[in-house]
Amino acid sequence: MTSTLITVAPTGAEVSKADFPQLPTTLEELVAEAKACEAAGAALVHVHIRDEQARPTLDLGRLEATVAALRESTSLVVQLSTGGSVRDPLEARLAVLDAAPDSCSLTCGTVNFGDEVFLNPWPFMVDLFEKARDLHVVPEFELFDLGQVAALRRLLDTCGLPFGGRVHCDFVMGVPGGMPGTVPALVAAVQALPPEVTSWSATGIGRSHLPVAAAALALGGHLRVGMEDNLLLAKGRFVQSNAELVERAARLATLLQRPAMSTAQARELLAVAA
Ligand code: KMH
Ligand code: ZN
Repeated sequence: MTSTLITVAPTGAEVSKADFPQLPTTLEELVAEAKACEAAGAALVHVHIRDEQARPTLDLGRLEATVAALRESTSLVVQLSTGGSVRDPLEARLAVLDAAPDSCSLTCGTVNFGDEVFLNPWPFMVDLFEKARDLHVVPEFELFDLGQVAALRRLLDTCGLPFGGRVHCDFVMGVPGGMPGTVPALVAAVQALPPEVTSWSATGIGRSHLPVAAAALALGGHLRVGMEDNLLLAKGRFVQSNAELVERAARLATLLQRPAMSTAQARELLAVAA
């Protein structure tokens, strides 16, 4: 493993534009952020979109326009979130794949999510897996908890390999209700991964962001950063742009002799069409 896949998750579904005006919520803001993040070292963008009032939406027309705009202005791997917000119905989350992204997130189980529940029942996981395979979309398996690593094992046993034949996971750590963003938790989760897994990244929510990033690099993993996961650059210093987080991740990766990979290398790693 020589280089690092840096994923940027610029928007998410939880942070409000009113509270955090630098959050990219319009298509123009998202594309501008994506371009800056690519220049800073990101190779994959994990996308949640917002409506005119900056509320989370899974509107198919908007998703299609977003995929087209990101493809026109960047060479980033475009991953649409199928997690949406905790209020989105499962059918709408499944329909996200009709926007034909390169990749989609696929969370491997239900998890408490602060005061809410992020619902991912087993039949939904199987439907999502199969629809992604039918539409030639490469899934990224999101793992919020150790039990979800076991559910990934069950999913691969039940459905086989995803489209492209690679198995890429992302540990999302530090969500209240999921596994903590600690080094022992990351080590345990990595050790439990099925042997079919070909690559993994990790992100720590909030204050666990940096320790998780450093541990992930040391363990041979890749990085996810972005305002979806973390709004602070340092104590008392709010993030002004997603590119700041990507730049810092790229510096950290370079320091550990694992510089950021290109978008072409990311496509090869994930078996996403060029
Ligand atoms: N917004 C969270 C409820 C994903 O993108 O697939 C779910 C989430 C995971 O962000
Ligand atoms: Zn997300």
